[in-house]
Amino acid sequence: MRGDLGRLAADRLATLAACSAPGPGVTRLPFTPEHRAALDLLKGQMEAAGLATHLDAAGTLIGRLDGPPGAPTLLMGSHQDSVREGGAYDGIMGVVLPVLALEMLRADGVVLPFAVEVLAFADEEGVRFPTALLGPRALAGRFDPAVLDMKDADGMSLRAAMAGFGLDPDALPGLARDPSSVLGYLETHIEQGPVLEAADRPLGVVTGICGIERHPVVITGETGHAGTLPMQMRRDALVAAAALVTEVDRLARATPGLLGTVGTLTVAPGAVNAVPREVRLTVELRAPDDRVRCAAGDALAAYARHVAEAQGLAVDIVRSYTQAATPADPVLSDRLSAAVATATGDPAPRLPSGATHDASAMADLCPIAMLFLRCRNGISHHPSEFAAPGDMAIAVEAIAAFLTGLKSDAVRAS
Ligand code: HGY
Ligand code: MN
Ligand code: MN
Repeated sequence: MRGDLGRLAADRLATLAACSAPGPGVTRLPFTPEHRAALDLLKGQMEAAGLATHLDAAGTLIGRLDGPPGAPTLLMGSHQDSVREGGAYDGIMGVVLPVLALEMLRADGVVLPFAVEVLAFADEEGVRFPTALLGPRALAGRFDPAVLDMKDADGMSLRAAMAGFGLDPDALPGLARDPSSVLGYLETHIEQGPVLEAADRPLGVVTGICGIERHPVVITGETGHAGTLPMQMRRDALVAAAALVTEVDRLARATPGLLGTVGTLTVAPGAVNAVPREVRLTVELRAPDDRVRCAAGDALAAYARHVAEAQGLAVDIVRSYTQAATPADPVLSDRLSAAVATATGDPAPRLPSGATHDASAMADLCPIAMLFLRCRNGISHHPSEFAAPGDMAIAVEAIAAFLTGLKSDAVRAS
């Protein structure tokens, strides 16, 4: 089985990439037909590896390999969803590779003294709804029912989308796991940056994950004829929005460690000869230090209100999503580093993650560790996102070594 691990991983990911809405790259949003198609494929892969599968109330596909009675469970996984026009590896590779590792251990006749679950979370990107991490937050008992009323661009609520997917949102609180029943969580993910490629290393171990917050903003003015409404009478929503976009960039450049992005912006009525009445945009802030990020979020909200008031506009800005910065667990990360050394012959480089992950929320349940794979030119959230089959084969070996390394730990702990 080992010989073609990388090819097998690449083929499975190529098949999963076809579970996408039309257009460049991969667009697989949560609770959509593309999501359902991907789950059907992942279910087959999990069951071929000897895992018992079920879909939980958050839309997380769970593949479970039981351990001895009463044994704790090691969780692995990542997210099935993608951004719009994204790549074939972000998230879903972290489901495919652990399943291959379990398939390989099964073929080798290895029996682990603990249970294992591979999790395919429904929604990590937060692209369809202004919230994210529904699955891991439910497992951690941190689920906020208010997010069920959040709506997508078509006005469908998260609750309705989940019900349409055959799920019962009212069962979400019951998903919370007993922390004492969980050994930890390992997430395997492409780096989405240039560090490992520059170091010519296939794998790295994550030291911590940055914090993140998102603010949907609506600025409202008044439309009018572009040729007849005098400038001094205008209440142009786009002028205030442009000032806010510029301030996000200025503040981030001036604040060490802070990254600020306005990734979406729509204008209404959106006519070449009409004064913009309404602008909807999103402000996203990230930093390894939560205090820096929160202070920036508060400052930008105050700035938005000040600019809007000065121009006679209305503004609605709300911190709709926050995930605190998350250190990786040192013990689990040392185990992972030893496993990488077993698979590659070298200790793994350690590096922070500027991207956020399901592990950010899983840290509220159990110790977390992350395995990074180098990706070509550090590109991600793009159709040309790529991880080499050879690197994926090494990662499968490292995951298998991590599991068998834990084997002795678990035995010592029991
Ligand atoms: O945005 C992120 O960092 C992640 O890919 N959701
Ligand atoms: Mn991801
Ligand atoms: Mn992503």
